[in-house]
Amino acid sequence: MPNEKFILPELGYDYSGLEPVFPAEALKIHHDKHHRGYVNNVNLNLEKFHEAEKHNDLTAMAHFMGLIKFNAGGHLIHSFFWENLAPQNKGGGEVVKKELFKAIEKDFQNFDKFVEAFNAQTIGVQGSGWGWLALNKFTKHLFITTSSNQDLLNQTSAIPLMCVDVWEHSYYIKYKNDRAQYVKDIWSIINWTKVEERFIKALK
Ligand code: MN3
Repeated sequence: MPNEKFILPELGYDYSGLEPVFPAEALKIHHDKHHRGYVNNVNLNLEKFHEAEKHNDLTAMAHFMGLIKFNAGGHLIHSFFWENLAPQNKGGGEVVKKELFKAIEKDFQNFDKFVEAFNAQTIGVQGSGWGWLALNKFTKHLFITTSSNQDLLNQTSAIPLMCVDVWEHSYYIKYKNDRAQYVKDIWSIINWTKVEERFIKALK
């Protein structure tokens, strides 16, 4: 059956809502141009894939599969990212000292060490990609990891809790080449209520 079209989700805040980390102009381009591009391209390539499938053309199918993987990743991860951010006047940056906080203190010694480790790994992503806080499904331990391009985390073992976009399009308008400052600043708009909610769900 032809797939339902995927659509660009609305942000839960205005384009100016994530200032000063994301100037309104930057967030508008990021959401309305970049994220929309992934949505449009995943829909387009799904159509092409289904067309190739009708002709049993496995070479074409493999080609479109690659494009689907990239653009689906872009759509899914951005949707996840927008939700783990919040305006500063709506709780953005306010650390929620509940279960996740306790788990962070257990797995990373303390919150500052966690931030330090997350920053180091995320700033160190080569080229374009993402920094992640995730939960290992089997051990229930938290871990920090990164992914390249629009790659999802390993679905077998990782439950993602929070991510940070370190593609240049995420920070270049305000920070130019200073990825390190952008990653240090993004803590002021992290939606810890959402991340806590994901953590509780992941533990079940
Ligand atoms: Mn992006």
